Amino acid sequence: MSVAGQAERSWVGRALKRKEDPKLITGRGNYVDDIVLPGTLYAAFVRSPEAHARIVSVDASAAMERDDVVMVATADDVDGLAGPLPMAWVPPGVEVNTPEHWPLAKGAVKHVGDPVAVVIGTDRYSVVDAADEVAVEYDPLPVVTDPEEALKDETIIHESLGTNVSHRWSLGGGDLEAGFAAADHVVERRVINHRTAGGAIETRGVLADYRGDELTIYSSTQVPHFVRLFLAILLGISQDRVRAVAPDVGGGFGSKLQMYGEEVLMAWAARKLGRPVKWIETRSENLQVTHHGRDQIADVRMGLKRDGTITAFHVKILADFGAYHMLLTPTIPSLGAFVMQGCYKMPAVQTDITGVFTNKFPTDAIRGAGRPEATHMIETVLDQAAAELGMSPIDIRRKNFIPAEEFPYETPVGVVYDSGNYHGTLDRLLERLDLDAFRREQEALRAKGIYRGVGFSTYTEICGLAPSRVTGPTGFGLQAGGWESAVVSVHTTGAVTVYTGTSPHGQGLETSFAQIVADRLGTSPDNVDVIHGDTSTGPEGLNTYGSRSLAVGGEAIARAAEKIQEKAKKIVAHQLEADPADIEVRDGKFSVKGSPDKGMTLAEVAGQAYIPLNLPEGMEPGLSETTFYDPDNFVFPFGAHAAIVDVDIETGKVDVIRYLGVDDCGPAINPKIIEGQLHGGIVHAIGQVLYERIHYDEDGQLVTGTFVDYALPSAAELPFFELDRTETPTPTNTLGVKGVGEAGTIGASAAVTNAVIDALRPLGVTWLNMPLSPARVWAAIQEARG
Ligand code: MCN
Repeated sequence: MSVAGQAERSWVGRALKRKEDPKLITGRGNYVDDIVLPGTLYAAFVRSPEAHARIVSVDASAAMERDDVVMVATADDVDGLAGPLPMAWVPPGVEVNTPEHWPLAKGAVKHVGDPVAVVIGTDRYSVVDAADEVAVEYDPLPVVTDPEEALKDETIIHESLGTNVSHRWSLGGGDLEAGFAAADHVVERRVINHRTAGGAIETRGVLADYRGDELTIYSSTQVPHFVRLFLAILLGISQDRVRAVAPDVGGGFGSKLQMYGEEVLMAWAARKLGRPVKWIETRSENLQVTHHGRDQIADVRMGLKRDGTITAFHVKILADFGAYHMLLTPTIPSLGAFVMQGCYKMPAVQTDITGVFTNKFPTDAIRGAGRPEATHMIETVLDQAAAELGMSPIDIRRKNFIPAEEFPYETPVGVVYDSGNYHGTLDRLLERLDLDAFRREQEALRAKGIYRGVGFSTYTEICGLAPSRVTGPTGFGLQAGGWESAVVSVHTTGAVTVYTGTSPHGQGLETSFAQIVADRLGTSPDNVDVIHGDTSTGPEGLNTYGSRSLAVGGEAIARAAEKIQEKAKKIVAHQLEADPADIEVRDGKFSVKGSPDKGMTLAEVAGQAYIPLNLPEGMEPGLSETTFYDPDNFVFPFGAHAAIVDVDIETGKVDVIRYLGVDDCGPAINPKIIEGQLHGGIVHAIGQVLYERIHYDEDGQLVTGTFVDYALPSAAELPFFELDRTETPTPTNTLGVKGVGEAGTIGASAAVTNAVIDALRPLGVTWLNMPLSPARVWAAIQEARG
């Protein structure tokens, strides 16, 4: 594969190993906790053991008596904050009830782990002991953890709101009533998408340093630019005096797309005490007070003709937001509403969302954010319809797919799908999975007592956030644009530095972005350094989430590199007395078309640009360009997945024995990275289906608060994934690329769930909700057997 007009042997499209990895896998990374500043103080939090209680008193005298404690602060002590923690994104056109959410609880705690006080001292271990010595008296209040109970407003979590309802919001298009009236068959299911954690390998961590009227905050975050902005606002510091640095970040999966109270408090304390202050989250804290995801109950109705044609789709979601709104909480379920018709033609589709507060930690964006939930609803309910209509899961999908020739395709809710070829990915999948042969094998195995099933999921999603006119305050309601910035600088020696406003934390952007630039500048990716995650370098940025980095940030970089290429061509043409239109980038050189020997290397071009003795008339010296790129549309990757599972009907244990996926994220920049992203994404979803669950008991106690109870899958539980790709370019950007960072997670949960149901259908099990723990599967088998 090659980029149009570029060298024949292109770096784009090559499965290069990630250049950022050697340092990370040999312990040479630079994470927040690796950063050591002289005189650093350490923080620990006093967190509520109660899910809902009034704070009667806080007695910190014992802790304060310790020599190694410098400060114990409660909400009353935290002076000078301009306001509570921010909530920056609401669904369009709706008033949202937002309770005040302060970094330390004021007067009452609303969930287990709500911080009541922060203890700061000279030793990182003794502050933990000191925090234990802070005596807090609580007056317990009634607890509500069930969102349906919370809706009744019998126990009010925020008196100031007078209700537990955050908001109600609908998005629909087409005539729903007519659609259901035209249906021969209606399928109704309650689809439960349980609460999960991000589970990043590195927990959160913050180190704040305030000196010379400047704040530097090192945070394990996905969004350093947001952290800088909100800290400047909350602490009343000029934005140019705040530097936010995300050094190496060991994963986030959405959970570090946040402005956390701990970040505010560390910055506040560093200013107050005039010394650096560090807080490193424990794993238990990570499961308790780093935002969770999902937690939706959806009542789903699909109307169909006898031949399987969908006539209407109606989804009513009850979203459990936990105790507060965080940065994006109220909008997460809405993201699913924008693609609620999946890959299918649906004349009428509507999503009604009710968001409700409960005494749990808040939910917010976790990998996929709203789209895995929507896809799970569509793809499991479509399989239910197929079974009830006596159709194959393949035929019902093919019957309803939006055909490739109808793109760009405007859905009834007004979203324009950019490009797609859904039959193409499914065809490719079925080349690798012979369904007829599988059915024969399935039956033969069943005779031997082995219950094997296959499940499919064909998904599309919306990512690459994206046009500011849509994401901004009047569109999706985000108080930010959707652009991304890039600076590409060629130094005098020809070395290249790229500054990106995206903030990778495991996605391999240092490699894939370098590949894009190398092609355009006739150099190698090894010669291109990608700098990110530091607000003091490069222009403004909007960071990494919503699988936007390549489609928006990568495109910005490509455009900046193209500008440099244009300038370089002029310099070369001037030097070689040729026409700039005749200069091409080929074999690591800028050369004259037809005369490959006549040319200049990038270093030679840079030499001319920085020692400007003979530049074209009027040309500025230097070789550095900036781009701000705001896309016209989102991008809509898609794919077809299949899972094959064995279910042990004596124990209910599910084993995924084969997993196949064919995904389309446009032309590959780096196929190896794409595969890695899909591996991680699929594991994330399989984890949710089979193992992972954030579970609170009725008293609001988190009962899955360690990795012993919150079971993350490992390679030992999983087969090797069989992945393939098709490449359907998007017209949205010149690279033709779409996001892939969340695709696996969005596609996979329905495939596995459908496979388990397929395996158990002969026993009479026709429907199952996640998590498909052995206990739940076993109970379903017993129930079906009567
Ligand atoms: N890519 C490519 N060619 C394409 C499409 C993508 O080579 N046609 C490459 C990109 O160049 C990039 C990677 O795939 O190296 C992912 O790109 P993209 O889809 O743009 O996603 P982002 O970089 O914006 O990453 C965000 C996404 C999200 S939203 C979550 S959540 C997530 C994910 O990425 N969290 C992750 N992947 C993760 N991977 C790791 N290791 N850790 C996380 O926390």
